[in-house]
Amino acid sequence: MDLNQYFNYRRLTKAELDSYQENGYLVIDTILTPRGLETMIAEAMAAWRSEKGEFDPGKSWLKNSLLPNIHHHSSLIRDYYFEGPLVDIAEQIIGPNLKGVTSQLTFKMRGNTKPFHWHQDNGYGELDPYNSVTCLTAFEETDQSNGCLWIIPGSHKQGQLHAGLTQAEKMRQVVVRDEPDESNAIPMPMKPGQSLIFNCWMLHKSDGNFSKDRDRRVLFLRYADADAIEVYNDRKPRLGRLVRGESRFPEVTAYESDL
Ligand SMILES: O=C(O)CCC(=O)C(=O)O
Repeated sequence: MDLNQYFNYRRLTKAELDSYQENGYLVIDTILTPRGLETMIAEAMAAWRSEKGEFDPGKSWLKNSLLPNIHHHSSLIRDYYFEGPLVDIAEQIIGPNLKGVTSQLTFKMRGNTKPFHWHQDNGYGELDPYNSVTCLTAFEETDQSNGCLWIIPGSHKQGQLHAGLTQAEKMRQVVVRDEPDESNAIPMPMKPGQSLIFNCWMLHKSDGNFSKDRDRRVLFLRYADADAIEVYNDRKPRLGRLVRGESRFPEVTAYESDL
């Protein structure tokens, strides 16, 4: 299949890379063609409807907001995850040996007014080396009224925030215990098809979706060094799919090897 009908491949400029290192995030435009975005949403929503159903305020965040391993359900998201423009961008940031470690839909549907408090994505099991990249691609316009992401630019420079966390908490995804200084926090409104990428230590959160008639649907992908290990899981290799280069761990293989 010719992926160029769905994706626009590009490389980050030196100025963009410098800005990423300094501020910890970047907004990437137009890496999806209109057809790519439309097809991706159609495939994602078919999976969402069959697995999830309607938003239910009585259900947990996991039930209402998260569809893990979306690349198992959508062939275009699988291509985007393993062969799309974000792979080139992640390679520029992380290096030549790269694995995909998370693919999920992270939705905050209309009526879901629950906030998601400040946290770092390296709280989803601490990975070493500390250069993994979260990539959020918006399916629609997101802003403060429908629960867009907020970030604190430069907060990645504080490193891993462990204060007050128990050993068990360090092993799973938890919000940070000490409320961060929010004076420099900024909302990150996004346009359909735009991607927000950020460093594994970036502090980010979202408020509730208080709009009456607008969902906030985001595709969440994460890339890490192909040799990244889980610090609080006996330094075992983080499992994931090899997308570039090689891994010293034989269990980290490319997706094709399953076929
Ligand atoms: O869905 C959201 O609003 C926040 C999700 C998020 O930040 C995460 O899963 O790390």
